[in-house]
Amino acid sequence: MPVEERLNIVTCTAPVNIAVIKYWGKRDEELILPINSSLSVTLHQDQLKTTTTVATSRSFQEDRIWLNGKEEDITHPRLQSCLREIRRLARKRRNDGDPGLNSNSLSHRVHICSVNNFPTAAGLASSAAGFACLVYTLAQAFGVEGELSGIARQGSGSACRSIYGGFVQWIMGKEDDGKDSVAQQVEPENYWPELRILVLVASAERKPVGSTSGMQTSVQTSCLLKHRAESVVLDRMVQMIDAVKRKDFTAFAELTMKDSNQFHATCLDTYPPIFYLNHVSRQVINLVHRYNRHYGETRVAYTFDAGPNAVIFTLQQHVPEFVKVVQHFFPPDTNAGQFIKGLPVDCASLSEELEQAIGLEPMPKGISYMISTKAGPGPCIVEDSSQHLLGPDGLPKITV
Ligand code: 2P0
Repeated sequence: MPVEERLNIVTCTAPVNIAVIKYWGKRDEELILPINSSLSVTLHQDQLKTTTTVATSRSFQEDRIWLNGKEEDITHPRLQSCLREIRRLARKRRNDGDPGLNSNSLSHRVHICSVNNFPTAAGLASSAAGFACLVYTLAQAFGVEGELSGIARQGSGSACRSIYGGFVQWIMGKEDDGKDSVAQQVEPENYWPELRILVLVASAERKPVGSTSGMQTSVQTSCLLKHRAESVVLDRMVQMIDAVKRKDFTAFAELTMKDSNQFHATCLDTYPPIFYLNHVSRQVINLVHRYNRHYGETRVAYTFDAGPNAVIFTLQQHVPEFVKVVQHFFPPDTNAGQFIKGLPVDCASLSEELEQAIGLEPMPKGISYMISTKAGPGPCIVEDSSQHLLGPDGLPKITV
C-alpha cells in the first residue's frame, strides 16, 4: 500500500494574542502555573497566524518536528509535555470505549510541521500561536475533544489564551496540579467590532532576555512583582472584564496602558534589571499621551510585551488620523516595502495644530512597518488538503 493511503493528516491554524493584563511570573515552572491571572485579545488570523500540519503513520520511525522549515529537537520538555498529554487523553477516550476514535493512530509516531506567517524575531508572541496550534492540531489528529487550554499552557503560558478567539482570560487557578489553571472566553471576536489593533514593529532584533528566564528572575528578585500579583491584578481583572463587557474604550485603554507600564516597571525592579522598551517604544508612549491630551479624551492606548514593539488599540473612527500621526513622527524608510500591512487604512490629513500639540522630534525609520488588524477567532481546521505542510511521504514540502 502506498504511504499516502496510510497517512492520517490534518492541518490547522491558530492566532497570536496580546495581553492587556499581563502574565509575568510562575508559581510552578514545570506545569507553567502563573502567579496572577491575565487577559488578552486574540488577533485576527488574516494578518497573524501559525499553521501546523500533523501526520501520523505506521511507517514513521520516530516523532519529528520542523519549525519554519528547519528540523528541531522533538525532545524539548515542553513539546514532550503537550504530546504526552494529548496521547494520554486519546488513550483515556479509547479506554472509555469511544467509538469515534481512530485508535490505530495511538501507537503511531507523529510528524509535525509548523510555519508562522510573520517573522519569529519580530517579538510577536510566536510561542503562544505556535503551542496553541500544535495542541489543537494534535487533538484533531488523535481525536481528542474538550478542554485544550490546560495542555497548551504546558507548552507556553500565554498559549492557553490563543485557544480561544475574542477576549480571553487565563484564570490562574488554585490547585497544585494545575487542573483549574485554564483559559476562558470573556466575549467572542465580533463582540466589539469597532475595536482596531495596530502592531508597530519597532525592531526586528531578537529580544535580549527571553520571557521564561526573565520572569524567573523577576519572581526571585522583584518585590513590585509580588505586590502586583497579590494586590493589583485581582481588581484589574474585574475592571477589565467589566470594561470589555460595557465596550467602555476609555476604561479599557487606561487599564491597558497602566498594566503595560506596571509590567515594565517590574522588569526594571528585577535585579539585574531587564529592559524591553527602547527609545522608539518611549517615543510611542509619549506620542499616545500627547495625542490623547490634545483631544481631552483617551482615543488610543499602547501595550508592550517582552520587546520594543508597540501594540496600539483604538476605535475604527480614529485609525486614519492616528496612522497619519505615526507616519509623520516615524517617517518610513522609502526604500523599504509597504509601511501599512493588513487591513486597509483610509487616508487622512494631519492638522498643523495637532502636529504642534504633539511637538515631538520625528524619528526617521524608528518603525519599520505596521500591521493593521482587529480581534479574531480561535484555532481553525484547514479543509483544503493542498494546504498541508507535509507531503504524501510525511516530510515537509518546503525546507530551508
Ligand atoms: C503575556 N508575556 O501575558 C506576557 C506579557 C510577555 C509579556 O506571556 O515561559 O512566552 O512560555 O510561559 O508565555 C510571554 O511569556 O512564557 C508572555 P512561558 P511566555 O502575554
